[in-house]
Amino acid sequence: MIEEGRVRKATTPSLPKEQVLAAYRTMLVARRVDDKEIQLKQQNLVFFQINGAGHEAVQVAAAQHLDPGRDWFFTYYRDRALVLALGMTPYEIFLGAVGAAAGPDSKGRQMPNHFGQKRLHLTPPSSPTGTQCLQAVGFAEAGRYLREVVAGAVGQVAEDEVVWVSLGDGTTSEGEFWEALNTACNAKLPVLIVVEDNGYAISVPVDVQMPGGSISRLVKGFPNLSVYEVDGCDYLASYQVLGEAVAGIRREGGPALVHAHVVRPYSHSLSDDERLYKTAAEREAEAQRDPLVRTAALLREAYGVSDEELEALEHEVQAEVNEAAQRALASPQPAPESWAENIYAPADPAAWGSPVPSFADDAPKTMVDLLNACLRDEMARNDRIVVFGEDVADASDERKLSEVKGKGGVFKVTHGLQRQFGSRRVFNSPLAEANIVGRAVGMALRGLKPVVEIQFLDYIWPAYQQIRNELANIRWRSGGEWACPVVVRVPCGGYLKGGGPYHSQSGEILFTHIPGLRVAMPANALDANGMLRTAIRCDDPVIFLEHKHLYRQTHNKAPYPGPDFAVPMGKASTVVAGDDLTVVTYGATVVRAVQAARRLADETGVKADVIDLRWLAPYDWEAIAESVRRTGRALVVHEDTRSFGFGAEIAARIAEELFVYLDAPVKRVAAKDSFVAYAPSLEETILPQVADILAGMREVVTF
Ligand SMILES: Cc1ncc(C[n+]2csc(CCOP(=O)(O)OP(=O)(O)O)c2C)c(N)n1
Ligand SMILES: [Mg+2]
Repeated sequence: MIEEGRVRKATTPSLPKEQVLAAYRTMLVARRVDDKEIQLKQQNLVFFQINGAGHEAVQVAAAQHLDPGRDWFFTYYRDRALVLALGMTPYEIFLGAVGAAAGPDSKGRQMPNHFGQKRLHLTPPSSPTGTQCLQAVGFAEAGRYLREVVAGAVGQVAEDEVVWVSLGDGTTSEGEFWEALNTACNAKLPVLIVVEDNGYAISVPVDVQMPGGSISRLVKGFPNLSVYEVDGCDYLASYQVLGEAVAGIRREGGPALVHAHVVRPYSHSLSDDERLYKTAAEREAEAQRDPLVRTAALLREAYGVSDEELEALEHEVQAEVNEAAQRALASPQPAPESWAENIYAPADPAAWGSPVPSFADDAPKTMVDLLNACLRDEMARNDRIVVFGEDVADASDERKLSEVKGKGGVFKVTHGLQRQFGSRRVFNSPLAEANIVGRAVGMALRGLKPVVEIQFLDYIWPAYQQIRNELANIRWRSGGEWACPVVVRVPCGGYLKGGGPYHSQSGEILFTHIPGLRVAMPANALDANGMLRTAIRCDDPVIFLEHKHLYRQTHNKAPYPGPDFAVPMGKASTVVAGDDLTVVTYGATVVRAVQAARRLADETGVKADVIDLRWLAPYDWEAIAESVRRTGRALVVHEDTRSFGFGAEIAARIAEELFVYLDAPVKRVAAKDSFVAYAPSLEETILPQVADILAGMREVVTF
């Protein structure tokens, strides 16, 4: 696996005995914490166990070059020795393992080995392999931005900081790893990527992961990337190579990748048995390379440390580990009712702005105009806002701006922002959706306010991992230690005559189903302006759905409402008032429901209450309930497919909580359970039209 000649050996004179002994002690603590956890798991006192065995030497060596006061760390689950070397205590690690309320990383929410701790600059890790890579890149970008652009942040970011991100060999197969490498190199970011290559991803050997089986060989051609390969079980060699890599980043500012060959002498986790796929000979060879064995031998042979001294150290460490575990076991579990804490930030209406518009003139503006106006106002007010995505800049090469009008987004929502605020604040991303959201997560962790664009909802899916598993739950799973208030603007929806299956998707329920996200969908220009402002000033992540068909309609235009107009979070709006029937809707079906309600009133005198929800999660249940109590009849209308849709939730809740008020079953009008077709005749049939809504209304009122 390790090719002779390429892998660096230590060439410096040996290090002082005290330093090697201290490194060995940390490695030993890490291993004994693993052993203790394994014992506790077998006793059912911890509930999951994954080890860092075999990875200790390179981690401890790295930590000796890094500083938790100025550098930052995006770790992964095997980094036990690293975090111990940085200052986490065995007690704190055991608190995580037992799921104690006092656990520093997640307060009982995450499995063990998700080593987050603000005090030590350990950012909050998750479990999907590879998501940390783009976050580290965004975090490093944010550091540079804070240092160079944000006046109030001067002095908060070290000039020569390093952002560590580690991962396993198997994880290099994830697209996000390559997307991260792309931007780290392109933007020359101070990211130290450490691939801890133990030859396996659970049972899958590294040569299945990549052609040639060597990540360092594969990335050699990346511009601006310094690449190192080292035997990560050799403490001295690791110390030397990590020293060079860190010094290089501090000096040059650019990224480095260290490919460290390590071993995994234990199985992947306690849920795995490596004897099922590793031969006895292979396991024996790994045991020979065990960094603990080798560092102990080094201490004995090169530093004259006696067996008795090593044995005394072993006893001391074991006692320390046992004592820490006992203390953690006695620490209280989280109170059951704490489950709901930190799913959302406390709502702060005072921060959002004024719910009353202040019109300067009465010139009607489109939704695109007023979204753009909101972005301009907010960017002028807050220099932590950055805007990026595909095609959002006016021109990536800003020297062209004197000659061209500028692109500013395929729908022009961001037009002119780069020209006004500069390329540091408004820029194009690569054509990679996970890259956009993953970097935004990293930036938001550092206190920036990214307002990013996903060009079409139809293409948001590569970013879904970052949205579902990162953006939405960082506050909750870090016990409120971290927040991730990104706004993701997403053009969506059909009724385009020709949008077809890949430019017409709705899909709001794939976001409303996720706790921790706020989901917005304005139906007119004024709301779009005031809701985007609230979204930007809110401390939670927001999925901001912009219906493409509503972008430039004349029926929903409004004058510019001033720079402080904000629609209160979670508040619906009644767009037609009536006492005979409640219609709950949002987005592009609002205008259709209004037309249907007018026809119903004209033709039959029946008056509908049409509620535009505006905010889809959390949504305004009070507005719905008040209306249904009054009308006794309810219809839910939406553009997305009917089955398992948003209407199913609303209808179920009305049935559950308002049954005694109902005079008719709750009805839904929605798209057919199909994809949206290109041919206009098909699209018209698939999506709900005014006539469908009118028929639904009639059915409910005549029941
Ligand atoms: C996206 C994702 N897919 C699958 C898993 C399940 N899983 C957890 S660890 C792991 C193997 C990772 O291997 P590697 O990157 O080599 O790291 P190692 O465990 O060997 O240190 C897998 C498949 C996961 N956590 N995330
Ligand atoms: Mg591996």
